[in-house]
Amino acid sequence: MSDELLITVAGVGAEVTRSQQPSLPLLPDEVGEEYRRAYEAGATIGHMHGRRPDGAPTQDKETFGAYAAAIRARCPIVQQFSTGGAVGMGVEERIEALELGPEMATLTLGTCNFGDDVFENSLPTIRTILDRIKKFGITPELEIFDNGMLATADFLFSKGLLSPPVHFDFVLGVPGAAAATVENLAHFARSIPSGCTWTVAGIGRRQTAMATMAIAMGGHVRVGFEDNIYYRKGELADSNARFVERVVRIAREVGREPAPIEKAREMLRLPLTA
Ligand code: KMH
Ligand code: ZN
Repeated sequence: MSDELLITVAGVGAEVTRSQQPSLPLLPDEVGEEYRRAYEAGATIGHMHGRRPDGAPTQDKETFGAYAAAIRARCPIVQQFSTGGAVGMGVEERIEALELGPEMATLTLGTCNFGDDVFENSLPTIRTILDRIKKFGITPELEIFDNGMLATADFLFSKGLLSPPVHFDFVLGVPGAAAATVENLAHFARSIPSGCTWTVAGIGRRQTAMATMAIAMGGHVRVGFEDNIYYRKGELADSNARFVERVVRIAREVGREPAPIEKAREMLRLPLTA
């Protein structure tokens, strides 16, 4: 276990709206500022979704290019493009921005219910996304929303389509997928090959509890408006950085420091910068 903690900021998402969360960043400069603040608070991975100025989700490369430039101009956070996009998007739409060559991209390993919707990730969809990730030399983060997705990870490893060690993200608490419980987190964490690293993204009110468990277990943490908009019950968070600051405080209490950016890159097996 590495004592250093990887913190991912998922600050935009595809589903949350500005009427639900007035501080949600939408324009490139807003996203750039939000990710700079999160980076300065201790986040080292920036998970990115695209939005049009009116808030509609988009995965188009113009939006991702503008976000990437706005973030890069302000901080060296590792940029991780979503390939999940929003529910209902077609696979080509979801992966069009990968040609911009982000350092990381997500890869969800199965279909699950997502509230009233279905988040579609059949094996053909997974293969299409993985091929595109490989084509552009991008490092994947494997997103696990439910137990069966761990079996798909094993299948991809057994076929040599992916090779451990890789980085996982356990997304726990999506309505219709695995619940945000200590039992599920422990089961997921012990089900992946040794040497792999993992993060937990606790959805909604379970975000801080799941983060605290992951910190104690030697895992890593994702926070942000994509997963949770409240700082505490009844109180909206006024920025994504606020969540990162809280995670850093909890981590320090148990002897873990946020990873400096070059250490984070090493832990994620990314090429080091010059
Ligand atoms: N918006 C969710 C349906 C990802 O970024 O890779 C899917 C999602 C996963 O957010
Ligand atoms: Zn996402």
